[in-house]
Amino acid sequence: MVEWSDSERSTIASVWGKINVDEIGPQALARVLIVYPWTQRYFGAFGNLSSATAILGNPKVSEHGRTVLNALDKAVKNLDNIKGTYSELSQLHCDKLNVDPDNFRLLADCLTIVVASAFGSALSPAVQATWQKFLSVVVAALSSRYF
Ligand code: HNI
Repeated sequence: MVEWSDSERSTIASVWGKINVDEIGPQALARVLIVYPWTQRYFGAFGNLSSATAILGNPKVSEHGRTVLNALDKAVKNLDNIKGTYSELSQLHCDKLNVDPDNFRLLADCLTIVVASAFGSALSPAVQATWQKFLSVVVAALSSRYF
Protein backbone atom coordinates (compact mmCIF):
# COMPACT_ATOMS: atom_id res chain seq x y z
CA MET A 1 0.00 0.00 0.00
CA VAL A 2 1.49 3.31 -1.08
CA GLU A 3 1.71 6.14 1.41
CA TRP A 4 1.28 9.72 0.22
CA SER A 5 2.37 12.68 2.30
CA ASP A 6 0.28 15.84 2.27
CA SER A 7 2.96 17.53 0.27
CA GLU A 8 3.00 14.75 -2.33
CA ARG A 9 -0.78 14.92 -2.59
CA SER A 10 -0.70 18.64 -3.21
CA THR A 11 2.19 18.36 -5.69
CA ILE A 12 0.33 15.74 -7.74
CA ALA A 13 -2.86 17.82 -7.71
CA SER A 14 -0.92 20.89 -8.75
CA VAL A 15 0.95 19.19 -11.62
CA TRP A 16 -2.28 17.61 -12.83
CA GLY A 17 -4.07 20.97 -12.63
CA LYS A 18 -1.48 22.51 -14.94
CA ILE A 19 -1.60 19.74 -17.56
CA ASN A 20 -3.49 20.56 -20.73
CA VAL A 21 -4.86 17.11 -21.59
CA ASP A 22 -5.60 18.08 -25.21
CA GLU A 23 -1.98 19.00 -25.83
CA ILE A 24 0.00 16.71 -23.56
CA GLY A 25 -2.03 13.53 -24.26
CA PRO A 26 -1.51 13.54 -28.06
CA GLN A 27 2.17 14.52 -27.68
CA ALA A 28 2.89 11.77 -25.14
CA LEU A 29 1.27 8.98 -27.18
CA ALA A 30 2.88 10.22 -30.43
CA ARG A 31 6.27 10.22 -28.71
CA VAL A 32 5.84 6.60 -27.59
CA LEU A 33 4.97 5.55 -31.15
CA ILE A 34 7.95 7.45 -32.61
CA VAL A 35 10.61 6.60 -30.02
CA TYR A 36 9.53 2.96 -29.56
CA PRO A 37 8.20 2.02 -33.01
CA TRP A 38 7.31 -1.55 -31.98
CA THR A 39 4.44 -0.07 -29.98
CA GLN A 40 2.77 0.75 -33.32
CA ARG A 41 1.71 -2.90 -33.58
CA TYR A 42 -1.20 -2.26 -31.21
CA PHE A 43 -2.56 0.56 -33.34
CA GLY A 44 -2.98 -1.16 -36.70
CA ALA A 45 -6.43 0.37 -37.06
CA PHE A 46 -5.16 3.93 -36.64
CA GLY A 47 -4.11 4.47 -40.28
CA ASN A 48 -0.88 6.16 -41.31
CA LEU A 49 1.94 5.76 -38.76
CA SER A 50 4.70 5.62 -41.40
CA SER A 51 6.80 8.57 -40.19
CA ALA A 52 7.13 10.93 -37.24
CA THR A 53 5.23 13.59 -39.23
CA ALA A 54 2.44 11.12 -40.03
CA ILE A 55 2.15 10.09 -36.37
CA LEU A 56 2.13 13.68 -35.11
CA GLY A 57 -0.60 14.60 -37.62
CA ASN A 58 -2.72 11.46 -37.15
CA PRO A 59 -6.10 12.44 -35.62
CA LYS A 60 -6.67 8.94 -34.19
CA VAL A 61 -3.37 9.12 -32.30
CA SER A 62 -4.36 12.52 -30.92
CA GLU A 63 -7.80 11.34 -29.92
CA HIS A 64 -6.43 8.25 -28.20
CA GLY A 65 -3.73 10.30 -26.47
CA ARG A 66 -6.49 12.42 -24.94
CA THR A 67 -8.38 9.26 -23.88
CA VAL A 68 -5.31 7.84 -22.15
CA LEU A 69 -4.51 11.06 -20.37
CA ASN A 70 -8.11 11.62 -19.31
CA ALA A 71 -7.96 8.20 -17.65
CA LEU A 72 -5.20 9.54 -15.37
CA ASP A 73 -7.71 11.90 -13.79
CA LYS A 74 -9.24 8.88 -12.03
CA ALA A 75 -5.89 8.02 -10.46
CA VAL A 76 -5.32 11.61 -9.32
CA LYS A 77 -8.74 11.56 -7.65
CA ASN A 78 -8.25 8.10 -6.07
CA LEU A 79 -4.67 8.21 -4.87
CA ASP A 80 -5.41 5.76 -2.05
CA ASN A 81 -6.88 3.12 -4.35
CA ILE A 82 -5.20 3.40 -7.75
CA LYS A 83 -5.00 -0.39 -8.07
CA GLY A 84 -8.75 -0.84 -7.60
CA THR A 85 -9.49 2.15 -9.81
CA TYR A 86 -7.63 0.56 -12.71
CA SER A 87 -8.57 -3.09 -12.22
CA GLU A 88 -10.90 -3.14 -15.25
CA LEU A 89 -8.48 -1.16 -17.38
CA SER A 90 -5.69 -3.57 -16.45
CA GLN A 91 -7.92 -6.50 -17.40
CA LEU A 92 -8.75 -4.87 -20.74
CA HIS A 93 -5.10 -4.25 -21.64
CA CYS A 94 -4.05 -7.74 -20.51
CA ASP A 95 -6.86 -10.03 -21.65
CA LYS A 96 -8.28 -8.22 -24.66
CA LEU A 97 -5.68 -5.81 -26.05
CA ASN A 98 -2.68 -8.05 -25.16
CA VAL A 99 -0.50 -5.01 -24.55
CA ASP A 100 2.94 -5.93 -23.17
CA PRO A 101 2.99 -4.28 -19.71
CA ASP A 102 6.55 -2.94 -20.28
CA ASN A 103 4.89 -0.42 -22.56
CA PHE A 104 3.10 1.26 -19.65
CA ARG A 105 6.43 2.44 -18.30
CA LEU A 106 7.49 3.66 -21.73
CA LEU A 107 4.35 5.75 -21.91
CA ALA A 108 4.89 7.06 -18.38
CA ASP A 109 8.46 8.09 -19.28
CA CYS A 110 7.35 9.84 -22.47
CA LEU A 111 4.64 11.60 -20.51
CA THR A 112 7.21 12.89 -18.01
CA ILE A 113 9.40 14.17 -20.86
CA VAL A 114 6.49 15.97 -22.51
CA VAL A 115 5.41 17.46 -19.17
CA ALA A 116 9.00 18.56 -18.51
CA SER A 117 9.26 20.36 -21.81
CA ALA A 118 5.88 22.04 -21.32
CA PHE A 119 6.56 23.07 -17.70
CA GLY A 120 10.20 24.11 -17.93
CA SER A 121 11.61 25.05 -14.52
CA ALA A 122 8.22 24.43 -12.84
CA LEU A 123 9.09 20.73 -12.94
CA SER A 124 11.83 20.95 -10.34
CA PRO A 125 13.67 17.73 -9.42
CA ALA A 126 11.54 17.41 -6.27
CA VAL A 127 8.31 17.84 -8.23
CA GLN A 128 9.54 15.37 -10.84
CA ALA A 129 10.29 12.81 -8.13
CA THR A 130 6.74 12.97 -6.79
CA TRP A 131 5.22 12.98 -10.28
CA GLN A 132 7.21 9.88 -11.23
CA LYS A 133 6.26 8.16 -7.99
CA PHE A 134 2.63 8.77 -8.96
CA LEU A 135 3.18 7.39 -12.47
CA SER A 136 4.98 4.33 -11.16
CA VAL A 137 1.95 3.51 -9.01
CA VAL A 138 -0.26 3.96 -12.09
CA VAL A 139 2.02 1.63 -14.09
CA ALA A 140 1.96 -0.99 -11.30
CA ALA A 141 -1.84 -0.79 -11.13
CA LEU A 142 -2.24 -1.21 -14.89
CA SER A 143 0.14 -4.17 -14.73
CA SER A 144 -1.62 -5.85 -11.79
CA ARG A 145 -3.75 -8.22 -13.89
CA TYR A 146 -0.65 -9.61 -15.59
CA PHE A 147 1.08 -10.99 -12.50
NI1 HNI B 1 -4.32 2.06 -23.35
C1 HNI B 1 -7.38 1.69 -24.88
C2 HNI B 1 -5.81 3.96 -20.87
C3 HNI B 1 -1.27 2.67 -21.93
C4 HNI B 1 -2.80 0.45 -25.98
N1 HNI B 1 -6.22 2.69 -22.97
C5 HNI B 1 -7.33 2.44 -23.72
C6 HNI B 1 -8.48 3.09 -23.13
C7 HNI B 1 -8.03 3.75 -22.00
C8 HNI B 1 -6.62 3.49 -21.90
C9 HNI B 1 -8.86 4.59 -21.02
C10 HNI B 1 -9.90 3.04 -23.65
C11 HNI B 1 -10.56 1.88 -22.94
C12 HNI B 1 -11.97 1.59 -23.40
O1 HNI B 1 -12.27 1.78 -24.60
O2 HNI B 1 -12.75 1.15 -22.55
N2 HNI B 1 -3.67 3.09 -21.70
C13 HNI B 1 -4.44 3.78 -20.79
C14 HNI B 1 -3.59 4.31 -19.74
C15 HNI B 1 -2.30 3.95 -20.05
C16 HNI B 1 -2.37 3.19 -21.28
C17 HNI B 1 -4.08 5.12 -18.55
C18 HNI B 1 -1.00 4.23 -19.35
C19 HNI B 1 -0.78 5.26 -18.55
N3 HNI B 1 -2.41 1.61 -23.82
C20 HNI B 1 -1.29 1.98 -23.14
C21 HNI B 1 -0.10 1.55 -23.85
C22 HNI B 1 -0.53 0.92 -24.99
C23 HNI B 1 -1.97 0.97 -24.98
C24 HNI B 1 1.32 1.80 -23.38
C25 HNI B 1 0.27 0.27 -26.10
C26 HNI B 1 1.52 0.56 -26.38
N4 HNI B 1 -4.98 1.20 -25.10
C27 HNI B 1 -4.16 0.59 -26.03
C28 HNI B 1 -4.97 0.16 -27.15
C29 HNI B 1 -6.31 0.52 -26.84
C30 HNI B 1 -6.27 1.17 -25.54
C31 HNI B 1 -4.46 -0.57 -28.39
C32 HNI B 1 -7.55 0.30 -27.72
C33 HNI B 1 -7.54 1.45 -28.70
C34 HNI B 1 -8.67 1.42 -29.69
O3 HNI B 1 -9.46 2.40 -29.71
O4 HNI B 1 -8.77 0.47 -30.44
